[in-house]
Amino acid sequence: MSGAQGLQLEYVATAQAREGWRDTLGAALYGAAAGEADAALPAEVPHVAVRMPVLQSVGPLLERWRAGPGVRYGHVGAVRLAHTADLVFGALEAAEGADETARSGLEAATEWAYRQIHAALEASGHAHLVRVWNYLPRINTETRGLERYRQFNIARQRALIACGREVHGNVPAASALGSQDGPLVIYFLAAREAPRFIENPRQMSAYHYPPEYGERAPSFSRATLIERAGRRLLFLSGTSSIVGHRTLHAGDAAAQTRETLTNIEALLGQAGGFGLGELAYKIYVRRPEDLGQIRREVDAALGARPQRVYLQADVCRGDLAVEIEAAGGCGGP
Ligand code: 3EB
Repeated sequence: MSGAQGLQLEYVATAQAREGWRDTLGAALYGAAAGEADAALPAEVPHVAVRMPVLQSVGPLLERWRAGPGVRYGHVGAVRLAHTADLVFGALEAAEGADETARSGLEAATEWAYRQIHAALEASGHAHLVRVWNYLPRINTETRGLERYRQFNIARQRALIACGREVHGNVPAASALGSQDGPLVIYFLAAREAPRFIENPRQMSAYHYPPEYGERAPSFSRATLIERAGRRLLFLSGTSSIVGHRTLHAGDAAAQTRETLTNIEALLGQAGGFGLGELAYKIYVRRPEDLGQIRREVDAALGARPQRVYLQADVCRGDLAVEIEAAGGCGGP
């Protein structure tokens, strides 16, 4: 691999996954069962299986992050780690207690997971979370009168405070989506140096959302930016049709897609130096029957070149039909 000092994001079929795995920081397998992820990669490479159907694909899809030579593998507690001198990738799964109806099952799993993550960050010396992916089953389901996404937010914030971390301002870019079943799955990228934290002028910072969206606000930045070997790497959080703090165009997946892309353009304006056509996209579609309309809008905005994958997922507000995340500067050499 040339351009080996950068960070590369690839979406590949599982059959290709073992090729070149030695520079792999970590991976997430979508649309497969847990055992298939274990078969796709050597055990030392941190990887997770996310129970989330891949749309428009013949088989499971592997999201692979490669960092060039010099990757070392290990673990701290339950967190499997891969690190270079400047970056770390980590992954873990947290099972909920057997009592599916307990409000505290997801909260306990989330708090435990975030404590594990921060202990791993301290131990590895790569203290700054840059980008976090959170996948939790039944995200919109209520148990004990509270939506599970809101339970997740309460526990994430509680763990951050317990670990002496900030809950707004200097918080990583993130996504939080609903998987079909399985454990809470979290993976992340962290860095020795703090990233630049970017907010969207069209949107209220999520960590300032009013209590109508939950008693504890979600702790994430709209985007983060780091530099590696002279290259700027941009991580856009899951972005959707929210302006200010309100959902727009409920019931209209095409209009929500356009609004989301406008939000992404505004974020790119804040970051500077990236065009819509230079990012790789992961597009979460709530209802498979909306895929046609969503694709039409995405294709019209992005053109043919950018890499994009479509997954079927529940989005964290019931009135959101689509959410789009992206990474910039992580393309080929
Ligand atoms: C939003 O803008 C949509 O809780 O970590 C997007 C990205 C969303 C991350 C999170 C939630 C999260 O509020 C939801």
